[in-house]
Amino acid sequence: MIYSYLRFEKTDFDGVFKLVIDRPNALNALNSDVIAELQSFFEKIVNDCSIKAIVLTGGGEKSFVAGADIKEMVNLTAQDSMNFARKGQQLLLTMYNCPKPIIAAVNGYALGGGFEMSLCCDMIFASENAKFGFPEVTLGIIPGFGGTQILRRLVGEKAAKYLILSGEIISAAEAYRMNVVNRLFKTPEEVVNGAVEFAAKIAKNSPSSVAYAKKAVNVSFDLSMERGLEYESSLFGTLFNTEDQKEGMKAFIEKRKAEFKGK
Ligand code: CO8
Repeated sequence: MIYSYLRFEKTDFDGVFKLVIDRPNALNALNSDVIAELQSFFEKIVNDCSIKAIVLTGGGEKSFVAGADIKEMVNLTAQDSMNFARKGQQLLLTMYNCPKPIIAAVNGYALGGGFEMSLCCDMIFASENAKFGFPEVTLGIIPGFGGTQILRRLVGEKAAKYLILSGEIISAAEAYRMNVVNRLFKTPEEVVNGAVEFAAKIAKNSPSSVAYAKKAVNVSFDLSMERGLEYESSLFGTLFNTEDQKEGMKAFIEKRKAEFKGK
């Protein structure tokens, strides 16, 4: 896969890859090309069994993603800006529904669309220099890449309004206290390494289990308890048709490590 703004790199761990949004001169801001490349990337990898977990990070040491590209948006019409937001939202859903786990390794600014990009990942690891916030209201707009919907689901109404209505930029430590960040690291390098190591732990599990577990948690936001439990039991049952379930339980009984094939 050849991209202008993305670097896709192997790590030392089987099945674990780094995806770097690499536009450091603009603090990795999301223009239409970056969004199109990310959309194409996440569509292409869905059925690639060699990819078991992805760590998403920003190029350079200063920024994860400093938002959507303000220079591209400045003269958009209402219709064009709505189309721009729809493309971003389509990407958000593609990543959110991606069967592979995605860990955001936030190494600096995660603002506006960049904050939203981290929120649609499954976990957020952050370095101490990371900063999160929605400065959209200071630009005369609102979050348009799903921020109003996904942050409310994650932290509740009051905390979401606190950030979205004020444009307040918060530290990594504060984002950790709000349960937005899973783990904190000292430096940008450490956060990427820490995320890769954690991704390697996930990659050792059955890929089908991981994908189904992600699905089951995701749908819980939209279903009643009863419907959510029904959905959970249907996925639970489906996994008993897989070789991974047989291998996982057999390996436990034989006191050895399971070797999963994702089938
Ligand atoms: N868009 C375009 N260029 C940017 C952006 C951005 N979001 N952020 C930084 N840059 C550029 C700067 O213009 C500058 O370029 P140049 O050297 O050519 O002037 C370069 O990156 C370096 O930036 P700074 O010199 O400003 O660096 P500082 O360290 O002084 O400041 C900040 C860093 C505080 C992060 C500052 O750059 C800043 O405030 N950036 C804008 C942050 C922001 O407001 N983000 C929200 C944007 S709106 C949004 O995301 C809406 C999403 C909804 C739709 C999404 C659909 C996908």
